[in-house]
Amino acid sequence: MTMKIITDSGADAFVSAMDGVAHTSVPLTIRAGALSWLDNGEIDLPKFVDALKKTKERSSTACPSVQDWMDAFVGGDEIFVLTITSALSGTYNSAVQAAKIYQESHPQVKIHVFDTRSAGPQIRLLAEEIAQLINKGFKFEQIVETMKYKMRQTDLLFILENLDNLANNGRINPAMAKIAHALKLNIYGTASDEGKLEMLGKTRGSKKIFAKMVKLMEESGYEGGKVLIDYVGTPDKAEKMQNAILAAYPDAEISITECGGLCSYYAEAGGLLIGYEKK
Ligand code: X90
Repeated sequence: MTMKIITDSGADAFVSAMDGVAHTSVPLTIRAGALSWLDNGEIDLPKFVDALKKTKERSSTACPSVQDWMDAFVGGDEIFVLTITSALSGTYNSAVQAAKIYQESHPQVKIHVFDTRSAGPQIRLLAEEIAQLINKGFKFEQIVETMKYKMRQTDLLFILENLDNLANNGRINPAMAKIAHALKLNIYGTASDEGKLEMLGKTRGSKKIFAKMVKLMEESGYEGGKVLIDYVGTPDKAEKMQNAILAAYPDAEISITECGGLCSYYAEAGGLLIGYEKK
């Protein structure tokens, strides 16, 4: 019996196993004119960011095809799929369709597709949770049930210095896009319940932002649990975030990861995504 966890590349999880459970990452694609990047964990990120900055072509992203998902299912008997928010991407729909078609020819294979209504580190927290439940001996259906409330016990905060790619691709509401363009401000916010970017505030990029984030985490139920921080280009900023959390919760388990292509494209240089467990 092979159990598998499959995420799309919006999870920033380019590893072949999580806690000993097999993991596959299904790539999205980023395009700019004739250039295209498959987000498979092997993108040369500084080059990629530079090429995007230099191009005059319109850039965009594309979700995995139904076939891409079906290829990833091969060999699995019980498969857990976690996708980036369906409110902003077709990835979830593509995975659901793939599962339906795949199960017609593999009726004994179990597949559950979770719409995480989030991105990056929160997806990874949920995937790691599934791996732990598998290791504890939970059955497929029990895991699906348990994850329903685990999804409410994780959250996401972001700090973004630039929202151009989100705005130009219609992924944020026009009012937020306008604010982002008009002012040279850092925007911070969260993933809303429906899985969209929800702006909570804006700041002139001061040191205070990190303490502010810890306060927001606490207000939403953070009590010193696991935190995953994903950054675009500025590991020092991720470390400052980590230190601010540790100042309040010295025992917090925090790890820092570089964003893959998809999250680097949308969160942009200086962007920070913070996924955390809460009560
Ligand atoms: O082409 C596609 O189907 C992909 C579209 C993905 C768009 C959203 C990516 C967001 C990446 C940005 C900041 C945090 C957002 C939280 C959202 C719930 C990360």
